[in-house]
Amino acid sequence: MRFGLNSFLVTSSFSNSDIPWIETFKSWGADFVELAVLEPAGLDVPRLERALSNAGMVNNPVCGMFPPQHDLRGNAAQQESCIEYTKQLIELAAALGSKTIAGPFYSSVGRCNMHDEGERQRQFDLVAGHLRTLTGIAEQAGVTIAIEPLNRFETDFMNTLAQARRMIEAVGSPALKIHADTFHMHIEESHSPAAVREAGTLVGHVHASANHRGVPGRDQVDWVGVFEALRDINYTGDMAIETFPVDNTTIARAASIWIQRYKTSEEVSRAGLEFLRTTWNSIQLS
Ligand code: LER
Ligand code: MN
Repeated sequence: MRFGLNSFLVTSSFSNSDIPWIETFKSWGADFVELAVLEPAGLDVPRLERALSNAGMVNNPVCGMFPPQHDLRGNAAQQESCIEYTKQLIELAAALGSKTIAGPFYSSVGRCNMHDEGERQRQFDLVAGHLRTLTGIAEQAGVTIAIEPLNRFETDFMNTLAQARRMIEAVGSPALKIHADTFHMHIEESHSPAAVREAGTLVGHVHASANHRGVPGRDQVDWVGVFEALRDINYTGDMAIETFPVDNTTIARAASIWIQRYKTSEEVSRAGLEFLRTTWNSIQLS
């Protein structure tokens, strides 16, 4: 398993001026950077690729961002712009030699409403259709789309790993996987380790997030249980620490970050990565 850092930690959307953070992330102990990008077209891809390769970082996952204009179940313009954006992320990942794009691709974040069964089914079918198209493109590019269930306060569409499995079954593409986030699982699953075991080989990406989005290990997530489950399903992918400073303009509002539960980005990175690696190594022997 590789341990890395999501760029949300230091920037609201990764752009060319953030490229120097790659060396800093490396010095804090990251094996990779998860690039959270709102405007892929503006990136200087050769320069970014050089910086990542100079830091010895390969196969860096790309994290999708879903403000209101990116919504696969929204109005026609929102659906179109989400499809276009996702295509650009697939292209970016392929250009960088990255294998995974991750995030809640099905909806804008923070959209929560009551819907009757008929409307829920209509939205499910709409999203499944779009994901079928997008995974077709991803398959050609050798990229996997990992969809992230979010807690009930951030979406009404997909809250559990079981719901993500149902979507994957409906779409029917090997390029669609589950992106499991320990923060959302802590709220929504009856037992996070059991949910991971049931998802098995469908788990394609993991966010390591404390239950309060502070330092992993200084919180009440069942880290040993989650790691044992990941070991038992033979997960060999990536685990990225994801948290947001209170002044992050793209996600802090939607994720209800009102108190920053860590002192500095360096602290949450160094202490969090150290905790995750130590815990992972310790359960290999159990
Ligand atoms: C938001 O809560 C989250 O977990 C992110 O990965 C979604 O963009
Ligand atoms: Mn997440």
